[in-house]
Amino acid sequence: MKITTRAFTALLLISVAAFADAGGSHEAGGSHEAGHRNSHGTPGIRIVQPWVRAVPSSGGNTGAYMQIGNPGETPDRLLAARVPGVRAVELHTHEMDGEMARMRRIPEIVIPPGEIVELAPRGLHVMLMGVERALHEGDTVKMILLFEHAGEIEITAPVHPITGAPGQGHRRDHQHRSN
Ligand SMILES: [Cu+2]
Repeated sequence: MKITTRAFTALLLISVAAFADAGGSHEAGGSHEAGHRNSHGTPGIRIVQPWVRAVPSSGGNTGAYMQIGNPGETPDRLLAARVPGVRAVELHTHEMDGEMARMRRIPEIVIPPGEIVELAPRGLHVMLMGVERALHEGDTVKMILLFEHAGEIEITAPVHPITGAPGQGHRRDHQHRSN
């Protein structure tokens, strides 16, 4: 899903504020473009509002969602994620198979330059398969996201309860296809 330029700018400002400490060498009063400050000279990727859907019991599956902004001028790609305490992690999308919405594993999520890609329930998501323990509201989940150009980005995502109509979203018995 794409977001308007204005929304992107607003989110970027929030994100820059949130990541100011992690960014390292930002200079007070500097006029250089936000994001042009890592050692490769390429703009960084911005992760905004990450969250993980609550899962009531150990062994269950769930999803991680966020907005991924690319303030740079070249595409980047989310290639993989590691989540301590989770048996397996995959990148997924939803697609229609006839009348049925099914999740499908995908090899990467492309983040086009100047855009924000939204990972959201019933859309793109990071699939967490087999949590070691239940995740409840108030818990947090540490994740390491691997991007082709931005490299590894570690985030801490809060856990929020399941929302939406019963039967929507992730259930342990829903159908998965590996390809
Ligand atoms: Cu999934």
